[in-house]
Amino acid sequence: MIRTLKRVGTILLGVGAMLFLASVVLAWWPARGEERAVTIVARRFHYTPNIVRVRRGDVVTIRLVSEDVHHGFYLDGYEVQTSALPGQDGVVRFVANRTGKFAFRCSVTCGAFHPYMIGYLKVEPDYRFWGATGAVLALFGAAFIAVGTRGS
Ligand SMILES: [Cu+2]
Repeated sequence: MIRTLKRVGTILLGVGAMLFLASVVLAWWPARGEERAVTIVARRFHYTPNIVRVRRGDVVTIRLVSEDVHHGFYLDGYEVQTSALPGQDGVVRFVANRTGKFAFRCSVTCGAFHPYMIGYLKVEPDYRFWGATGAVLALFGAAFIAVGTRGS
């Protein structure tokens, strides 16, 4: 009886410690978004680069530079926008908190092929976060097995 109680106590202590560790890691990782500064050059009728990759949680600052006429930048899904004239850059800043592929397009009519002026923002999952979560769960499992087999 006492032995069983001791064993339950040890398991609960282990579980408690692991949950604490897990919560620390879970709280810590998502906050580790990096500052990402990207300059996008707009020119009739394309953006350079037209594919921007960031990680979820990153704080993204996009500077829009126009090399010819007034161009816009409107990001679908995030609903943020800016515009730029030659010599007058547009800046937009946001937290990439949604994963997926989002189109950004010119929001200022700039000529015949204006509707085709498009690029993509790819927000990838933060694998470091899932890696850390996996590591904690693996540790949890290992500790549980170690505690469970010791008593028998
Ligand atoms: Cu344009």
